[in-house]
Amino acid sequence: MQKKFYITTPIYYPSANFHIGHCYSTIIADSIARYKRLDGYDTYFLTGSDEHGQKIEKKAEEAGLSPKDYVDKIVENAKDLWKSLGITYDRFIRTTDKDHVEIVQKIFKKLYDQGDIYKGEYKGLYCTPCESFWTETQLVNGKCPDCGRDVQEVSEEAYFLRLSKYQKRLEEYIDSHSDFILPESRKNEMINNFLKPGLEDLCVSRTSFSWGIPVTFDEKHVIYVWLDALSNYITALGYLTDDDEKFKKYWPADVHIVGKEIVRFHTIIWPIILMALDLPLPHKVFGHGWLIVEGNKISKSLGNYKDPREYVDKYGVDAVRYFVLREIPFGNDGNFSEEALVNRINSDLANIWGNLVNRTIGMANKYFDGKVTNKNVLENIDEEFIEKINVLKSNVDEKIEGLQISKALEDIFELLRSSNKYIDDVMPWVLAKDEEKRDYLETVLYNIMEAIRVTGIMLKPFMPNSASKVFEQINTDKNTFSDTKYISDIEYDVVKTPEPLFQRIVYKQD
Ligand code: ME8
Repeated sequence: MQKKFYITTPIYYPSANFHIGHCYSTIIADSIARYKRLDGYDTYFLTGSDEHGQKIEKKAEEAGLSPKDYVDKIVENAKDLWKSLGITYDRFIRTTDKDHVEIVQKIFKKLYDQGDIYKGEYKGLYCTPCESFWTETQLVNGKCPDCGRDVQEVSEEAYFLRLSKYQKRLEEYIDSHSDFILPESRKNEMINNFLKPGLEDLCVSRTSFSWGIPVTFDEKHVIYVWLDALSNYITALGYLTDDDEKFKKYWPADVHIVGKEIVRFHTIIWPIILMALDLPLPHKVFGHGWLIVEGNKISKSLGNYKDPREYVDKYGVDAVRYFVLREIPFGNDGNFSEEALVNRINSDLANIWGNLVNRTIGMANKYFDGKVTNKNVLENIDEEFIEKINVLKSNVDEKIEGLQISKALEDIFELLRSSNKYIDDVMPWVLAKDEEKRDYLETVLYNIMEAIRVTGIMLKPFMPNSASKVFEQINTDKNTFSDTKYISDIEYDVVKTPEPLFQRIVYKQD
């Protein structure tokens, strides 16, 4: 049976001001989804928008629109941005979608009927920008510990979810599933900051505003936006409906990709909701770091904001994808500047990848009129090189499994770098002067073609357009994930005038 793979991004608050940092969760999820699809998995990739809550209600009011009109207007912006970044999602869920709304209402009712949600009174502190409840002791200098802004005192009748009832089960689960929260540092943070002090029951409804999913049996309450939002991962698949084939096939998720500030919701609240619903938990929650600019998050007010589409138009989608994937190491923050983006394009994409393809096609044309076959004349150096080609896929598989995307790219670029070094060591231009070395020269070029072919396949999930350019230039249909070992009998016939994959760029500040 074909193996399945289910991956999700966070669903974004609709915004007209998405910045390059926002794109990371989605580009990383897209690359992994593409990887798994190419690797033969029946893959489902979910993204979408998180449209309810007080924050959106306020913004709509400021814009003089109803919340629905406001979100309708700007959600297209997200879809357009994802299109420009080549994001291959299977569904874009909106939490205002009818099916989602109805299922969330059923989930709430089910949890209420079985006693996991109960009615009480909420007295406490609320951060509206984060849509988060806090206790006095969790505040940092009296402000929201996540965003540093003021919190408001709220006091209202509310429904509560019994987090405390499931605390022990969750602790045991985290303990016995070492891959559930990645990276390890985030796991420790969750245990020490939230589980050890003890979980308090969570307020899961609000009455002081109305932009949310109504509680069916008590209509003055709307469902807490995070309960609504987190449920998207199962509502999108038809959970609790007659059409639940996708749910049966894809749940549990293989990985939820989330930014580090929302790991808490995904590894404490979400698993407890799932336990209460008697559903299996996702296999992995990956809390990635942020793209930051000179120590700050990117924002319009700080003046370090540009629409990501400007970078795509200027430098190409693959360069933008590569930059964010490569620059944010596993779980850590990465730095963004346009200059750093240009440096990456020059140092890795143009100088290593582009240059290798270009010079190899040039030599194939110069020495063999573009036609290169394997003459099987191998010395130690060639055998070592071939071995590097043969181990690439399994090395990269391992990194993808551990969600170490930046390291996966390093592995692939290491082979590209080794290929350039192999050329410099073997010096085809010297071999070309010796008639007796013709077969060896052709074998060497063949080996390099193989490295270009295999790295081209492996780079497809990350930089799909440039990878297909490689295959247009080297003309082979051995370009699938089952062709990632050295093949010895391809008859290469390359293009006459290779088009550079990437142009070197001289950086000029605007
Ligand atoms: O949190 N670098 O939505 P959101 C990297 N609606 N990632 C960044 C970033 C940066 N500079 N800035 C933001 C929400 N992100 C909720 C999710 S899921 C059930 C509900 C990431 O629009 C951020 O970490 O505020 C998060 O993963 C994603 O963008 C969406 O953030």
